[in-house]
Amino acid sequence: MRRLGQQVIAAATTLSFLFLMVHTTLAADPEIDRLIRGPVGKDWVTNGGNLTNQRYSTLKQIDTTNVAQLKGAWMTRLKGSGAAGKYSFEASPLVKDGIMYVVTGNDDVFALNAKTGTIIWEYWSGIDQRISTVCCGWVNRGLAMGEGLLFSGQLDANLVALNMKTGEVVWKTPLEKWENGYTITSAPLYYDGIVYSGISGGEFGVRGRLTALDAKSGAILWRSYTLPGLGERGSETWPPGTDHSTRGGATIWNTPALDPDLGLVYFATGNCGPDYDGSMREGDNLYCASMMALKAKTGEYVWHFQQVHHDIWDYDAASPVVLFDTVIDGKPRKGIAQAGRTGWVYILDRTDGKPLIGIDEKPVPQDPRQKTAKTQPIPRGDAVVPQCAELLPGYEKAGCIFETFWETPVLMQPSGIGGTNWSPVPYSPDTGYFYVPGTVRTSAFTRFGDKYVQGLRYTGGSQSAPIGSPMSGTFTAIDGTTNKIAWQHKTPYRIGGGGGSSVTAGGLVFRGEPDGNFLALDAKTGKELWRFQTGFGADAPPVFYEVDGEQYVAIATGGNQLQGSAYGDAVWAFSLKGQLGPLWPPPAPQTVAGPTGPIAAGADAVRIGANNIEYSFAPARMRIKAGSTVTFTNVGDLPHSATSMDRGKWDTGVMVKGQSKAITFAQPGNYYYICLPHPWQYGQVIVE
Ligand SMILES: [Cu+2]
Repeated sequence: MRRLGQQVIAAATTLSFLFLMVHTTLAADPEIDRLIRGPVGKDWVTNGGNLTNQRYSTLKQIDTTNVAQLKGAWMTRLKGSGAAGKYSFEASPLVKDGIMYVVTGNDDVFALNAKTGTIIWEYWSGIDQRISTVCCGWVNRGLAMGEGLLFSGQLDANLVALNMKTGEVVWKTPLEKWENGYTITSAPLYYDGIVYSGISGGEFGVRGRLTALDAKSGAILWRSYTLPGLGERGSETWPPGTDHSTRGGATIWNTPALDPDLGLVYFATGNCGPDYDGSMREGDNLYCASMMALKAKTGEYVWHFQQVHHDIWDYDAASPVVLFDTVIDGKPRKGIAQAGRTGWVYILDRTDGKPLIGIDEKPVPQDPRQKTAKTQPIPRGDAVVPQCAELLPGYEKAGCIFETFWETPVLMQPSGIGGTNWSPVPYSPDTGYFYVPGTVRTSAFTRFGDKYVQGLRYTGGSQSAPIGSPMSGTFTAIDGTTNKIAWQHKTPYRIGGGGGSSVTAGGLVFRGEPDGNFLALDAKTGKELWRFQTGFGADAPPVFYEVDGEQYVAIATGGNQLQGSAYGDAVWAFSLKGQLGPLWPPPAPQTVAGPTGPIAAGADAVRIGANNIEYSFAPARMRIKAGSTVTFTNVGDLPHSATSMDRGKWDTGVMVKGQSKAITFAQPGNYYYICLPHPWQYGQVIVE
């Protein structure tokens, strides 16, 4: 990380040098640079609103006094793009000069008239539907724009630039190959001629990195790895003489933030790999589950803060980092915050990465087999979700956030599927609050060995919510000066998994719910002021814009498979002059983990991924006679398995599309099973 020269190919160094010379005098796109350096006004030109990722708009035509009158101005269906069970719709639309740009879970991009919703052009990505290295739903978390181009990171690991006027491809640069485990799910960031992109693949034994490209040509300027090479800074936190760090994960799930005055680009990193097996990677394992700052021009390391040492719980820092300015003890401070799956908000000084409010290293449970870290950093203040699990029938042990586990399942919260996951966290300079969505659910963790094979899952264990365990959420205002709860709502559904919210100078927080409702809350008190049924899972983070003097609020409603909400392909825009009323509600998400649906009697086959519901068993529940054989066939697009909840009992193994495996159930009993790659996918065989 320290020596840029090692990471940059010679040609690119020369190129970027020339490029920097030019850019010190003349910005490539002064208008976009100005817009994303300043407060968000009538346009919303980058995923997080501006370079801070605050998702705070200065528009205030819609405010606490009139929001109750808000109605739909228009609703547009995106021609079925991304409308199937394997997709999530997590992108914020971008808006500039009355035109909206939105990307779906299939990486298809649409330009719409932001006043009427009429489609102006379409870009169909044509991405390979056989991509097998997507861990957590087919998703694109948003676009960036600059120099007349739109930038989109695709699941096939290509970064694409489209002409903003026509949707035509101007350049396409592969950052990696999906066959090797790499995908792109994050929104890129454009600033000062450079496009920054993260990369995903933390469940597939990959090496995380931030890649910087020349916006005009698509040439790669530099790559800054989040895992050290041999002898590099941080390599001492991996076992000496091994190459575990080269496949240790630390991917970048989300849009970076950038401070132009400090010249730093910031992001957070994902879990260590293999996720649940720390036995062979003794040490803190930098820079997994960390916040990082690099020099924005060169990618050179500046500072890091690791949230979870030697992560064995899948505690990714998946939500985007947020930059904010505040006053603490009478002194103005430059802050950076990130909400983790741990349930805490980590608040640091963005000049040096030191805690702003206080984060204390405290002793945690130990298991020498997992080579657990002696201490973990515990932020002062409040967690937004419960951090201990209750014991459930059928389990021997339940523990808290950093409990250890080996081969016997151990229950824990928040777990790697709880807390704040990919959802962004808005910040309002008016209230000084962060608005933090969280998921409340229990996971049963087990470790088993995994051999590294390039391009295949490499997790070393599993976590899944126990059958019958409750799943819900929280929405919390956290005071940025104390890291304490100002107000908190319990929500009926999971909302930290990619659902979103944004905040305005009109004193309003807007957020969607997985049951299709779109809400406006008083940002200061949390009081609900407006609610509208959109008809589809309303999970994506909303945005604000203005056309012809009228303020709009827009949200993509396309569901989120991790939150269990109904899929769709709609974009809604609301305004005070809107005329459209609510739609019929979609099916509500599950609030209890486990298989659902009627019990099929006499069936002898289970189809996985059937009926356009990728993460499903059909039938999910069945009753058979002892001695019967059930044939499991994968008819979906992605690799799936049927694996006994007690993994030792039976397992089809991971099957690609078209593969089958027959399992004979000799003994009467109640057999629950999951899909190992997608442990929220449940089935049940009742044997009589
Ligand atoms: Cu599956």
